Amino acid sequence: VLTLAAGAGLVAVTAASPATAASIGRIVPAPVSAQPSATAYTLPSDARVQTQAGSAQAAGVGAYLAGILRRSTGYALPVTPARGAPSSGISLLLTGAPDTAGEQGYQLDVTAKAVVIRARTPNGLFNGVQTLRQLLPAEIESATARPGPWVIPGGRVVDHPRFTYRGAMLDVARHFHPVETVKQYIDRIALYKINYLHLHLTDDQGWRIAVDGWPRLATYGGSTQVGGGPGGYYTKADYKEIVAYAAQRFVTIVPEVDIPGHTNAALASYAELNCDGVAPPLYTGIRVGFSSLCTSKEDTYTFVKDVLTELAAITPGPYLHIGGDEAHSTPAADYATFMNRVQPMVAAAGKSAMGWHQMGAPTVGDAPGRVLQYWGTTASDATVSGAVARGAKVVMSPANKAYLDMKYDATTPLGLSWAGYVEVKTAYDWNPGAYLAGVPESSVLGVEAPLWTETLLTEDHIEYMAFPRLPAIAELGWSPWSTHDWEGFRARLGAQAPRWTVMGIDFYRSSQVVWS
Ligand code: TNX
Repeated sequence: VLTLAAGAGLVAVTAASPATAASIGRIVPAPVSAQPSATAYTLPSDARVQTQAGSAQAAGVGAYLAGILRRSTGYALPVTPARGAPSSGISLLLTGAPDTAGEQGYQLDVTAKAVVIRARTPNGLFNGVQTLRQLLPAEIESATARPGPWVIPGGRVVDHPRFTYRGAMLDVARHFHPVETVKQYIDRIALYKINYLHLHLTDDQGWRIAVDGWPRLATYGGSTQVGGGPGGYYTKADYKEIVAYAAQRFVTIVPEVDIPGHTNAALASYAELNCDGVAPPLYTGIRVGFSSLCTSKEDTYTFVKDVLTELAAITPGPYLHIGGDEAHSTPAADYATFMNRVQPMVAAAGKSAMGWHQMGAPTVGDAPGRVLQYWGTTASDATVSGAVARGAKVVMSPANKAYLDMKYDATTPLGLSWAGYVEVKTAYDWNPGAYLAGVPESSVLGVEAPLWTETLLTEDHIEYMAFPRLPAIAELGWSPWSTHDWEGFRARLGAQAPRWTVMGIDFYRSSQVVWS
């Protein structure tokens, strides 16, 4: 059968064949440019993965690619240093990429003889590898050997991202999610070239990261979750394992400690953090806005400084997220006092502060390099445009577009709906560079898709809410606006389904998408 996919050229679709060739432009997120050619490449059983000689990181990307391909092809796929001009197999090279590739882009060439990915950085090679995966038949993602043939459509892809920050957020506080689930999520977001994972580590219902100076935060504050289950927390070794796993996939972890509100778990763990010196009980409901650190006590600042210093020491990425949202129990003047003491602590720990957009209040000083995360539901916000005028950068997560915990429609069994229903088209149809009045594209660092977990307990729940909306937000962050086209997108998105099925991703079959 031949189908014409809008904006994606001719695509051969044969339902029964074991391994169907993809089309070079039919990838998510859409590339800057894709030129098909007539000759495809078939991966031979004796193929090598050759990587830039002398680059351990390029060899690492080669090993990552070979690890994926070996499982389904059953081929040996040795990874060796590249010698001379690439003539066969798959080459990952740090030479010859166009200047436009920048720090994260790549050029991918598929000819009858070989596959060559060129980039200026190992990160660019990694992004090219994600494209290559999508050009192979869906069965390439199988964890067990499949027959092939492993045909890759011919042509050239030249690609680089629109925004440097493309994020996903996982709330591990409302329901605790173990290290293995986080690793799985990292693998899945990396498929779509997402390069930041924001971990919402603390909230009223649980404190999920060990702090040596304040051990009860994790052992007591982490001992429950929404609904009263046993909760859990990451030891520092667990956290470092997540950071390292993410780094191998060119994903930077952004840890969030949400203060001064959303702090019942901390207040329950240490009586001295409360203004009245009395620790409240642990909390397992889903109300927000009732807790606050005591902004007039020195203990509070000792606590915050210790936590941020310890967290910074195990976080190689540039950001510490300090929350700052829904501090409804903190009077505005106290909120400003608190943030004006805490923002410099982040800087002293060697990091830039990220915060939910309430941190942009005019009474809170403009810490250099700070980033506000917009989560509102309106297209203009004076707090944000005011802070941007004073130099703040913004990550866009409008709740009625980018919140993966919103129900798709009234029948969705999981999730919340306070920001409305968010179907796939709603998640896709907005322009992060021109969405908020007074926030020009030059002030937008990128996008982030938060996944709050009040109602989400398992990996299956996470998958059902993230797929297929996460790839939509990823495309908004990566693809040039000139490629934005709902008809083309829903066809390309639908073509991902066979991959998700092979990977065991339990996704939502939106009726808005043309599923392959
Ligand atoms: C609002 S968004 C919150 C979270 C909730 C979420 C549920 C934000 C900064 N705060 O505390 O989990 O809504 O959708």
